[in-house]
Amino acid sequence: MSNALPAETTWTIAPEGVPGLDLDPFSDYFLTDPYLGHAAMRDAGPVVWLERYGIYAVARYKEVSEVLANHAIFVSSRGVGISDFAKNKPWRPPSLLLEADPPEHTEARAVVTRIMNPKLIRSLKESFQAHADTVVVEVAARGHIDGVKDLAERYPLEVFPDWVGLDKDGRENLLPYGSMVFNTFGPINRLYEEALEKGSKAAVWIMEQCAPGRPAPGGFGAQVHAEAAAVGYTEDEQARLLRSFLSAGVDTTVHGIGSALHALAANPGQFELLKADPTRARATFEETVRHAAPVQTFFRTANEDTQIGGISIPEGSKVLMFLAAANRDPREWENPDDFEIMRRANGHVGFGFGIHACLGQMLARLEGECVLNSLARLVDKIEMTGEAEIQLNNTLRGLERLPLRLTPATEEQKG
Ligand code: OVM
Repeated sequence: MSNALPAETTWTIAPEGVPGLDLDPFSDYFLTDPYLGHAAMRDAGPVVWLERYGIYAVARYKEVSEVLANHAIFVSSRGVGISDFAKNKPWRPPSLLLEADPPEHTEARAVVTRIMNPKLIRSLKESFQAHADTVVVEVAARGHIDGVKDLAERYPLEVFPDWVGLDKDGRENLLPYGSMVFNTFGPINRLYEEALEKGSKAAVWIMEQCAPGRPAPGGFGAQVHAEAAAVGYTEDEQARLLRSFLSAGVDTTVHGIGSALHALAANPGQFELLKADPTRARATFEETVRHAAPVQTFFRTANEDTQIGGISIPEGSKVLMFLAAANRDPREWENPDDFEIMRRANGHVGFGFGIHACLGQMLARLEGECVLNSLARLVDKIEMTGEAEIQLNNTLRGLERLPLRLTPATEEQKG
C-alpha cells in the first residue's frame, strides 16, 4: 500500500487554540474504517486542524450544519474539494450547481426544479416499483448473487439512464465517470490518479451525451436542455447543467442501495421489521443514508475571516465537513452506530442541507425505496456468504462486492 504524502501538500502546524490531528482522511487506512477517526475529530473540539493538509475540519453535527447553513461565508464557488479554485484551475469547467454561489447558483437550481419536483417523482413511482419487482424476483430466484453488481448497480443503471434518455451503448462509462468526479474532490493521491486514468475515456462519452439535441426527446435530459435554453443558457451551459446529473446521480444511489443490502444482511432483525411492514422501505433507505452516508465529505472555502464554534477561521481557509461523522454524532443521535429502521433518521446531513442540498434526493429516495420495498415483499432472507469488499474513494463510501444468498418469499408469505 502506498503511503506517499499527496504531491501538493506539506506538513503543517495547527493554529494556536485549534486541536491538531495527524490523521489522513484520504488514506486507504482511514477510508476503509473511518469511524474511529470520526470520533477522534468530534471529541477533539468543534473545529480541528488536519496537519497533513493544512485544513480545518468539522465533524460534529452542530458545526457541520452551521457551515452548510452559512453559504454566504462558506462558499462553494471556490470548489467543494480540497483545491481552491481561486488559486488552482479546476480539472473540468465548474458545475453550475455544485461549484456555484448565489445568484448564479439560484438561477441554475431554479431551472432544474422546474423539472425535478414532487409531481415528476410521483409520475415515476409505478414504473420504478414494477422494475424493482422484476429485478428482485430474478435475483431471488438465482439465490447466490453479488449484491453490488447484480442489484445495487443493476437497478439504477437500468432505470436512471433510460429516464434521462441516454444512448444504450456506452452506459458502462457512467460509474467510472462518477467515481472519477468524486475522487477528484480529494488530494492528488493514488485514488485520484487511478480514477483520472480510468475516467478520462468515460468523460468523452459523458460530454457527448450531455450535448443539446443528443438525449432522447421527452426524457429528463432533453427537458433540462429546454428549460436551460429558455432562460438563455448557452449550449455549453445547457450541457454542463445536465452533466451534474450524470456526475452525481449514479454512484451515489448505487452505494446507497449496496449499503442498505449490507446493513440488512448484517442485521437480520432489522430485515424482519422491514418485512413486517414494507412501508418502512422509505425509512430504511433514509436510515442507510444516515448510517453509511454515500457522500462522506465535502469542503467549503471561507470567503472572509470568520469563526466556527469560537475558533477563528481566516479568509481562504478550506473547511472539510464530515457529513458521515455528523450523522453518527452521539451529541445528536441515540445509539448512532446502530442501524435501526424504526428510528427517525430525518435531519441527517447525508444529502447535505440548505441551498445546496441534494437536488436528486427525491429520485434517490424513490430508487432506494422501490428496491427495499420489493425485497420486503418478495424475499424471505438475505444472508452474507462471504466478506463484503469496500470500494475506496476520496469522497464516497460504498461496496465493491457483497456476496449474498437470497431466499425468495413463499407464495403464502407474499399473500
Ligand atoms: C455536479 C456534481 C458533481 C458531483 C457531486 C455533486 C453531490 C454534483 O457536477 O454538479 O453533488
